Amino acid sequence: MGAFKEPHGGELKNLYLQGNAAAAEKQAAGEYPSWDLTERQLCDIELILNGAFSPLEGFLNRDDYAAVLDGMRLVNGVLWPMPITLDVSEAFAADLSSGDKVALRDLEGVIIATLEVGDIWTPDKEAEAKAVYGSNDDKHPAVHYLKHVAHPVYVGGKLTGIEAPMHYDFKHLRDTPAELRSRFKKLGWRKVVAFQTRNPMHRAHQEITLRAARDVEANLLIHPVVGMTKPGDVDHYTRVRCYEHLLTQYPEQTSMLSLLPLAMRMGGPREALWHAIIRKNYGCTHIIIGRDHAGPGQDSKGKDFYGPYDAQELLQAHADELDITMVPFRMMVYAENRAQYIPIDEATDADQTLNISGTELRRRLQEGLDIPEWFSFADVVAELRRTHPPRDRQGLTVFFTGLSGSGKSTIANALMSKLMEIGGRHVSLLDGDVVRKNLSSELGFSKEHRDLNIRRIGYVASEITKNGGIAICAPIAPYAATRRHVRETIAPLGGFIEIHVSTSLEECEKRDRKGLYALARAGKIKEFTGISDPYETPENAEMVIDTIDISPDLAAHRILVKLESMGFIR
Ligand code: PPS
Repeated sequence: MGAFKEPHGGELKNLYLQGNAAAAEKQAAGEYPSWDLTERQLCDIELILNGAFSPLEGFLNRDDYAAVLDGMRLVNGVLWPMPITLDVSEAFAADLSSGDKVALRDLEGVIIATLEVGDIWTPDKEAEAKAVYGSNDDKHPAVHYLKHVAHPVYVGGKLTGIEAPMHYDFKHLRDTPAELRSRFKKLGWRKVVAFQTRNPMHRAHQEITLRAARDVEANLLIHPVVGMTKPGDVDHYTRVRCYEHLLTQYPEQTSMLSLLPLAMRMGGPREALWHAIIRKNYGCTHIIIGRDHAGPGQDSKGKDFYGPYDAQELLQAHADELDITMVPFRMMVYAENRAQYIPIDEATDADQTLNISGTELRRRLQEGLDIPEWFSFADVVAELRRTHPPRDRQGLTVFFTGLSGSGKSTIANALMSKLMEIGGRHVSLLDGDVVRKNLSSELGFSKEHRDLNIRRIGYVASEITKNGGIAICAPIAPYAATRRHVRETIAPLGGFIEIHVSTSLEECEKRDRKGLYALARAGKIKEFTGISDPYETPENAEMVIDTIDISPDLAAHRILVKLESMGFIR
């Protein structure tokens, strides 16, 4: 293997069967009960099977799980901080017994591995959250995932690998631990320092990695996570293109980029320990641990989940048995007077230090403002600008909500004409009546059907927004929770503004343009919004328009002014 570092637990696992044996297992697995792996489980299984999670040979059984929660160890005493579990539905677990075999499939139905079922149990998720993440607060992404996304039952057991999960992107940058170890060996790299990241890298990161490599006289492995990171992070396609640009800034032949399909938990200190173990398995001798490593930010009371250097302390406490050396780093700031980066604790009163936060960077990208050379490399910034154009070139959804006859459709039509007059982006109108003819023709007006209708509108609008167009939606959308769902789906993809057309029921009924209110009062139309069905008034709409006060033309004009002030049109 050529390892200059023993893998964790002594042996680098490779759980894949080869050739005929794999084909036979695949054939047999066709008869087994089958579980479709979630995105998180797919990440985990890839790293169990290829040995990145050595010494694990499967999903944790109950004793190991309890020992990991209690003392960050497997039952055999090996240090292991993160519970790697297979969560399944109650219905699926109900038909399983210890000793059964299960086929585990990817999203397309390809059988990745078989599992020999060990323990089946219902975990206490609150206790797990507290033990692993030190918190029960839903603002912690892993706590939220555990309590609201993960299935209720765990199934432990050994895995037999049949086929590695397929990746179609950046194939030349994906390595198993064995492959990376042999690349290091071939290049004669005896010491390698790993840099873990889930963000685009700028000059401060380059400075840290260069210094770390120089300090410990090692080569550098940039080892970014491309599995699952914190919701809202820059997508990995963009990041990898940024890393490829950055790589050209290091002295030749000193540094390498390889992608890690890990599902992060944002678990702070425990996660840092886990990251170190994984990098040891990939053959690294050192790992850089900076400020607030794998930190999830602040809890619902505005308090940091972890101290900025808790992760460094935990790794220090386990330095001997970890057998991969931590290179700790303080935050780097740019000292303008020295025209160089320095660790924040080396800055004196005489230094004029500069920094641009992640939030400030996003603002500058959104508004198309300057991002200085001292902060980042020009090609990295250009790459980020390609994916994050300023608001006036992003997609946008304008979502109207209000009673039947409130004037939504008329204003929406007026707005559409005005936006098309300005030009530059394609505009689609998803009007309530039109959607019900084309997209939701089988639906009625029960709560369930209305929700489905709005979700469909939201889905179409999200695709339009993602692809840079403008979607104007004009349904009644009477339920707050469904409107929130639509907002949460679309907001990460571009602009989202909600407009409450608040024309009163009294006025809508007086106008009764379609004659529906009269029919509803007479009981001839059931479940009619405002008469015999609820309308939940929006509380956080970006605009409220009452058509008693203004004409549709003026309303559309006001919306344009609002869009302009928010930067969505120029
Ligand atoms: S919802 O609740 O958002 O799914 O409704 P939406 O798709 O916007 O459809 C509303 C239009 O359908 C007509 N209509 C009714 N509205 C409310 N309640 C009942 N029971 C009902 N039956 C038919 C009505 O014409 C609505 O059109 P607008 O354009 O809103 O006046």
